[in-house]
Amino acid sequence: MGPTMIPLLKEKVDELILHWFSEVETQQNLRKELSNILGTHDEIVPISTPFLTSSPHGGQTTLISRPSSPPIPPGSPTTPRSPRRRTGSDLSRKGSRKNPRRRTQEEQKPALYPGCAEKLKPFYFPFGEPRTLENEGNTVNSITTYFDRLKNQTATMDDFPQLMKVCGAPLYWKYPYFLACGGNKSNTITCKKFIATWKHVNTKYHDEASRFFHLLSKDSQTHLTYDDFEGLLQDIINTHPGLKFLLDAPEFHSRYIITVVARIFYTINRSWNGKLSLTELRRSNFLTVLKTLEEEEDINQVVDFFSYEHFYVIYCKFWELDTDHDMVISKDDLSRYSNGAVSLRMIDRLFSGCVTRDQSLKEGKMLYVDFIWFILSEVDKASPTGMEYWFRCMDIDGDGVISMYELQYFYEDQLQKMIEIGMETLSFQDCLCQMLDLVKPLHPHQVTLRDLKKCKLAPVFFDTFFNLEKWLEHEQKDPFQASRNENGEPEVSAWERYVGEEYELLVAEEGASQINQEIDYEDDFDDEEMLTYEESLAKHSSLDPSLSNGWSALNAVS
Ligand SMILES: [Ca+2]
Ligand SMILES: [Ca+2]
Repeated sequence: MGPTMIPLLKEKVDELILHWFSEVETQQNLRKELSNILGTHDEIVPISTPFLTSSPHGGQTTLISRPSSPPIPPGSPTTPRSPRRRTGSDLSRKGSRKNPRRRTQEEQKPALYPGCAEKLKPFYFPFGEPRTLENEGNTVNSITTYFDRLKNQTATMDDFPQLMKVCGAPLYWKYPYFLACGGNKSNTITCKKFIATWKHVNTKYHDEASRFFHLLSKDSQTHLTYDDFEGLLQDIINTHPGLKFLLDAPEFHSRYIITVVARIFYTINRSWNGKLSLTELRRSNFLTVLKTLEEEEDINQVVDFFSYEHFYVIYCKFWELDTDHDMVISKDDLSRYSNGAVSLRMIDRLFSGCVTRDQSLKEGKMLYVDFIWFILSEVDKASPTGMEYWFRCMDIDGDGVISMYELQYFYEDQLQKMIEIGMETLSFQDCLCQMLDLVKPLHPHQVTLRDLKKCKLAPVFFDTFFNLEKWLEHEQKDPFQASRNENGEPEVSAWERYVGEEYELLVAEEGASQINQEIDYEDDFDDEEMLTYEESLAKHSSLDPSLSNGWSALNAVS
């Protein structure tokens, strides 16, 4: 997926440029070149720029002096047609046409900011601004004292909650810490190892995001992937009071984990590449949410990522469509989603793989994780990822704009549906006028993602072209009158509203079927000792509403 590379590349270039500017040597060179231009030389000399380049080995950046042209592989002949060189000569020509009077004025000015390079503080800190470790001695003492009390002076995973307290780290960093101390190789961690890990993490990385990132990425990667979160999530299942009931249903662990991790990536992996960067983590609310798990015992209150109710609704919606329960849904299955609300042309488009890297989708198989992306986007078309998701779908030729022919292609399906259900149709031209009026695109005849983000009515736009049911709902109400706060944002996100309503419905359905099951159950079993493991679990589940809700699906899995 070519376009996904663009934002990453830009970030990298920005990062390198900032780094380069912050170097004292750069400042000195630039100033020297600047005074050459402003000062004594008649001819304007192109700036010879020391460029920052990555060494092929350790990835460390080094300064080398070279002409301002794109990096050339070693051994390649240098090309005189390099675009940058042309820019350089343009600069010279431009310079030679400079107004001579203005030049004289500039010459009279004193040199710019003498000594500024020395005074300028470095300001680029990819791992946070370095600072001395506060209370290092006290923390080391506290850690040592804690270990002294332990059997054999070694800690197991059970001791890590307390160790996190001692070293001032958030509670749910315990598993990443345990792993970073070598917990995958040994179940016991020595005091020396723990202190060494703690010191390494705290002296090398200076803010919370970079510490967490490097703990989770095991100190060796430039990004986090789905797998990196698995252990963290399993530890949350094992120890969070709000997920106690889930311990008895191990079959659901991986599904809860997949759901939460997919939601994390959906929301914060803004580059869509499945590789979460430190910058993306830093910009997100993930670490704050992870911290709230520490105080909030009701997991359902943590609506970002972790809510069990949210997982439950997503999973049940998938389960309803996946009639043969092989954890894969087909095009036909997906076309039944929400009583066939999404148009067939859009379903076709989704299965062309336009919003996923997963090859299986092109083979007509939608996996659970792809469905999570689908339902999150379908329900909340105003979220940043939701908007991008549908934009990519509607931009059939992938040129970065939605053109009239693309709108017409999707609208034809809607027209057909209107005729089928016998409702009054609206011509494409009329619909187009309405939509252009709503979105007010910068350039007529094409809609960009920026236009949609700006107009704040992306859901109305998208639903008009591929979700007739929701479009009719929008028609019933004034799109500008939705309950919004001062910033024009909805009070509760469409997603939260949807999950709340659906959860109530599913619980009611489940309650009804449970009563029927209990009647059957009383007929079949008189003696409790005859219960199988699954049945006793089902019985136990009636004590816990959350588990009982997931139970029918679990039965079908096993
Ligand atoms: Ca299936
Ligand atoms: Ca297009």
